[in-house]
Amino acid sequence: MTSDSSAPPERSVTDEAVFHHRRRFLAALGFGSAAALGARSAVRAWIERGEVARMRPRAPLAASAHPGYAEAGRPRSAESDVLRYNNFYEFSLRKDRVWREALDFALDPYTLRVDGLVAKPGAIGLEDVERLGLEERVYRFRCVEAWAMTVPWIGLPLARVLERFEPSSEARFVSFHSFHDPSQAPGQREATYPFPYYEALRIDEALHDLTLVVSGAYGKRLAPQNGAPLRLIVPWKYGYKSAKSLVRITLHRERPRTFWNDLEPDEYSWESNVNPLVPHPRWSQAREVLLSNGEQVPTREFNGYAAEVASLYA
Ligand SMILES: Nc1nc2c(c(=O)[nH]1)N[C@H]1C(S)=C(S)[C@@H](COP(=O)(O)O)O[C@H]1N2
Ligand SMILES: [Mo]
Repeated sequence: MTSDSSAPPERSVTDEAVFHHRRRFLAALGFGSAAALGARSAVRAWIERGEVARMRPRAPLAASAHPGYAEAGRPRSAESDVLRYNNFYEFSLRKDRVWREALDFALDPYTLRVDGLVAKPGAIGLEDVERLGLEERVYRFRCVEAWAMTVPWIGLPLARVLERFEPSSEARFVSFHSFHDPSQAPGQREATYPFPYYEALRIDEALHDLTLVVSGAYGKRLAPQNGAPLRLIVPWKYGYKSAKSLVRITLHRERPRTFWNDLEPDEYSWESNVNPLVPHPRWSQAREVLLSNGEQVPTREFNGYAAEVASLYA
């Protein structure tokens, strides 16, 4: 495998792997097969193999509820579901196995590096990020695979972290780099994907108040499988934009490349705003399945955050 995120991916291997695993998942959801189990029972069957009791305890994390995002207009997902149903390919391509493979994952000592077009490049520790002031915000979260969850994240706007490093007025994009440690991550010991995972936003998207760096959920520190110690959350974009276990953020003049757009440009756009009217080439995006109760609901433009973000794309 390559450890250089700027190297081109190995297309044939990757295409095949991506095709097979996403297909298997959609079949399990009940899409594309008339005789399939209902979406609800399929999702439940998938997640109920987990055993939350085996996970390591997580420290409590206090945060004041942000009044604008105290609820998200649909039921919160059960914590046990969010802990046992994950996309984190560094650990496993199987959603019900990620938590097992990541049980003892830790980045210790941990710092987040911030560099590129900033006046004061440097690093910041987890507690220093949290001391900037944590908020709890309940956001809807929409995976490109047409399932959705609703999670009380604990974090703060990315803008408040970046301002400490004094972004240059020349910065137009921001890239996000996940950890690289093959000794802890089985998926990084294989050549299938070009890890470390890398994502990016325009600077106005990155500095938008909705865009969070998150170190907790459900009143506790993040579980490894959800992207500990620190992840990104961009609630109006498909889930893969919300990179996990970040170690570095870089500000750029030119548009950086992104992991899924490099792998499958026809399937995963660089921008990736949630849009019910633009189908994935292999499935519709018009509806989504709620993770916790299996209900199918219409997908909303910008995942329901149009009032906040539509002006960015005018
Ligand atoms: N580093 C990294 N970040 C990632 C991913 C990944 O595989 N690796 N998967 C993405 C996808 S496709 C989704 S849907 C969400 C899933 O987050 P969750 O498992 O906490 O629900 O993480 C995103 N961030
Ligand atoms: Mo996703």
